[in-house]
Parts: sequence; C-alpha cells; structure tokens
Amino acid sequence: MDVELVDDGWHALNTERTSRLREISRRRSLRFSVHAPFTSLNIASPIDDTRAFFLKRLKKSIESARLLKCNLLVFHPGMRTGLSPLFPGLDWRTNIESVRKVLSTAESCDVKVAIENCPNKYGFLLSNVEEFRRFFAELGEDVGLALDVGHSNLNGQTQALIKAFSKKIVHIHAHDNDGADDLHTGVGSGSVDWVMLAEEVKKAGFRGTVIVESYSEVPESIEALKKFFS
Ligand SMILES: [Mn+2]
Repeated sequence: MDVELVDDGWHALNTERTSRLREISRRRSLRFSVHAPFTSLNIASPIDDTRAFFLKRLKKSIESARLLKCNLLVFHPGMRTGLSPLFPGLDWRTNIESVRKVLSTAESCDVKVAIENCPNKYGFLLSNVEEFRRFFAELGEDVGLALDVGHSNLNGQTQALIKAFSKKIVHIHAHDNDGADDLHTGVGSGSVDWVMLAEEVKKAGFRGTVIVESYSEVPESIEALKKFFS
C-alpha cells in the first residue's frame, strides 16, 4: 500500500519518526511518498531571508524523504503576495528560481519531486494549463506534475490538465469539493467527474500512485476509486 506522509504541523518528520516509519514500512510493506511542508510557506516570497528559510525547510523534508526511501516528494508552487502588484512578474520569476533550487537539492538526495497544481483562488501561481505550459517551458528542467483533482475541479481544469500533460503527471491527489471551495471531502461526494477522470487517466497511460487526500471518508474514498478505476 502507498501512504503519503504530510511533513507539516503535528506530523512533521524528524529523525526519530523517520527511523520508526522505516521500520513500519518494512513490517507492513508500505511505500511512502512525502508531502512537503506548506503551511505559511511560500517559495515565491519576495523577502530573501524568509524565502531562504522556506527552502531550508524544504531541504529538510527532501532529506527525510531520502532517509525514508520515498518514491516521490510533492511540493506546492509559490503564491502571490501583497507586493505582487508593485513588482509585476517578480513572484513568477522567484517561483522558478526556487523550483530550480528544490530540483537541485532533490537531485543531490536522489529523491524524485513533483509540483502540484494548487487553487488560483488562494493565490497560487500554478493552477491551469496555460500557467503550467509557460512554467515548464521557462524552467527548462524536468519536474513531474502532481495532479490534484480537487484543486483542478475548482477551475474546471481537470480534463485539460490531463490532456495537456499526460506524460508529465506522475502522481494524483484524489478528493472532492463543490467546485467553489477546496473542501477536501470524500471521493464521489462533490462535483468532480470521476468517470471522466478515470477514463482520461487510463488513456494517458498513467502509472503513478493515486493518493486519497480527503479530510474524512478515507476508506469509502479508496473503495470508490477502486470502482472508478476498475
Ligand atoms: Mn493535494
């Protein structure tokens, strides 16, 4: 079974937890991925000192992923800030610079990473096909895309993202919502078109992991996904 460890808040990884998790993964045949920390963390922050701190925190997370022999670490793109209107384009450029640093750390730790599509309505810089197309072109380096189905449902981008980046999508976060707010409810409880999703994902030849990322109804979501993907 695949489990994603959220390296944040009460679940933040440390040396003791990492070694215990390694033991548990062996005993119970679990494969781990890591969700990099995200609370109050913005890799596109225009303030050099805070951005350096965020990148340091991400580096620690990547090192934990290495110790856990994780197959993947997922991280969020940068966000717009109050300064964005005053410095047009700065957050976009800073995001790319920071992603390059994350990629270089990940490479030196031999950890694969993927960047997640996150809701535009909460200020994230990468949420739709157009932004990701520009991002991949300007980055000029290889990074996977973690398709978050709940997030893409908020701006009607699910099908478009799968069609545009079928080869880039290496990981999927599955949860549902009402199309308006990022509710992270159980699979099948909201407006996500799971039949379409399963069809498109199969057509795209996706071979990664689908992680349930709902706040509740987790066993039900796993069952629902098995049905949709059967
Ligand atoms: Mn997610």
